[in-house]
Amino acid sequence: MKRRNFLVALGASLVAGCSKIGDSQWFEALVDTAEGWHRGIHRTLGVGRIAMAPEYERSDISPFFRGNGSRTVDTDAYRAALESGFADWTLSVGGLVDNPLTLTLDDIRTLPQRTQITRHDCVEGWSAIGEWTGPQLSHILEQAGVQEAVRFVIFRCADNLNGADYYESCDLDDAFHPQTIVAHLLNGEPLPERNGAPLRMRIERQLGYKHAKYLTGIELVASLEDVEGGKGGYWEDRAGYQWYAGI
Ligand SMILES: Nc1nc2c(c(=O)[nH]1)N[C@H]1C(S)=C(S)[C@@H](COP(=O)(O)O)O[C@H]1N2
Ligand SMILES: [Mo]
Repeated sequence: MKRRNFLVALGASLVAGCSKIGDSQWFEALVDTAEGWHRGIHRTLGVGRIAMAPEYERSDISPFFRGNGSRTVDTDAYRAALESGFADWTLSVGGLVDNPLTLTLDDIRTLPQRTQITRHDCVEGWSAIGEWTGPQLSHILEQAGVQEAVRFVIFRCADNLNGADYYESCDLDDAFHPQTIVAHLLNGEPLPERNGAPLRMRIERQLGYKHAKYLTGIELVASLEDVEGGKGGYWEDRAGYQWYAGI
């Protein structure tokens, strides 16, 4: 059976209520690898990736949103950028696109904005609720013109952890999800240094490590194989974290 047909058949049997397969490790192993992830599979399984992450009230906002992982970027260039209010910071959008873009913070602020109050869950066992504002990634991708072959979006970061640049990725379902934004405000203020100033991703259906901070570039690719360690993210490459880190 072709893989696609196999997945559809598998999905149908799961939807029919076969929880034994759902519990089995081989199945989890299949869906947890990026290349094993088929854009249709979660739709088929009814896991609801189109659904929205919960949004909260202003009164739910955590008084302090801690910083985790890199809390700054340890370079002279970043120090200088911070001192200049990130006047020269740019976000590049490239790879398999028709119109590569170089966006300034003013460009980012000029796009239509989305504000959302969401809960951030870190695998290390803490959560925080914050209000994030920024353009939807979908608007930026539409401007860039996503080519037919694209399956994944790579997020490049300015920070280097133990000799490797932090990076992350998602598929097109998450990239075009309405709550996927390039955030430049936290609780109505420019992002604090510890939370990824001046730009960070919010990919609200997934765990904390997917939300790339200190964002410098967005790259559209057909495969994750040739990107860094090939598993789609800094922690995925190193610690075996799941590529699809659904909440
Ligand atoms: N560039 C970069 N992005 C990152 C990290 C990092 O170390 N570097 N840590 C990740 C992890 S594990 C978490 S939980 C969140 C933390 O976001 P916060 O610092 O705003 O709490 O950022 C994620 N994005
Ligand atoms: Mo995390």
